[in-house]
Amino acid sequence: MKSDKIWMNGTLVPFEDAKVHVLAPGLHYGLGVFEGIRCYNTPLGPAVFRLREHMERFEDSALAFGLLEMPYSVDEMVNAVKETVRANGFKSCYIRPLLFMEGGPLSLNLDAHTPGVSISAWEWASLLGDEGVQNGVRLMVSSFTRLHPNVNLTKAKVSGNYVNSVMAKTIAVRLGFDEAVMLDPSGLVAECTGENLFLVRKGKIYTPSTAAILEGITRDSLITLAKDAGYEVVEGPISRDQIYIADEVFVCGTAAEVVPVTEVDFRKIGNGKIGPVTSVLQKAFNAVIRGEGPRAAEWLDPIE
Ligand code: PPE
Repeated sequence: MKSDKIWMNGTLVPFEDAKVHVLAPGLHYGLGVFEGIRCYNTPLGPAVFRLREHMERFEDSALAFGLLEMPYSVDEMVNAVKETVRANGFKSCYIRPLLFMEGGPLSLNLDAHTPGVSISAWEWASLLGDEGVQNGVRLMVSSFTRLHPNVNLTKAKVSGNYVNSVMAKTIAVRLGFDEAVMLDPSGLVAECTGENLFLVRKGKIYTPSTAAILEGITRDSLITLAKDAGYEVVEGPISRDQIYIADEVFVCGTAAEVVPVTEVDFRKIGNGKIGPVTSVLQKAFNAVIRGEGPRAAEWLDPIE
């Protein structure tokens, strides 16, 4: 996660100096919102994938969480992200904007706090590993329930929401799985701890609707690419056994990218290898991030 510079409240500071006080309220109560974005090496130089959409979601997250006013506009954040990538000289990297409650007393009233904003960037392989991206990963259905929007927001990427993810992921990895599928409070499939989930059955693509999940930007991109390729995509309720009998399952997210799933709860998915539809979509996504085709022009924002 090393870099030369981190953007802290409007200025680029050396990596070692990007520090916060131990009494920052954000640290005690998980009071923050964040984004995960990727910058790719393209023929037009380093370019950030759907940067504006990420920074709009960042603002939506903070306002949905309850912040009354953003310290920086979407435009300012877009420019600050580009400045951070340029300052570090990365060709491709992962970018992590974070707004957190930095100052004020240890109060449970958000209005008592003052927010701080940072943008970090580092070179990062797929969250589920290159081996997983190529040959698929094994999932388990978690016994932890995914957030109910009346308990913790699901649309907002709130730092504290990730306690739920960490509990599910840790058990999954300790048990030898790569990732956990989380069910929503009604028992239907929601998402993974850091990815959205899709399945394929009889040539159609299915994914949970956005009601109880994070509106993933990779999810949206894959739905668009699937429709571009002529597939029908159905957004709606999915039960765990629909995953078990699916022909193909894959998960996606900024950090993970597009990852085939070959096994869920010891049930082999399809023939246990990356499926044809998953492969088409993975290739289409990889072409976009290399800068190829009309969607690349639409979705990649060069930093220069
Ligand atoms: N669901 C969750 C819960 C989630 O955290 C992510 C992103 C997604 C879906 C996919 O959203 P998107 O990246 O917009 O396609 N998870 C971020 C953090 C992962 C982490 O381990 O940290 C990410 O991928 O950046």
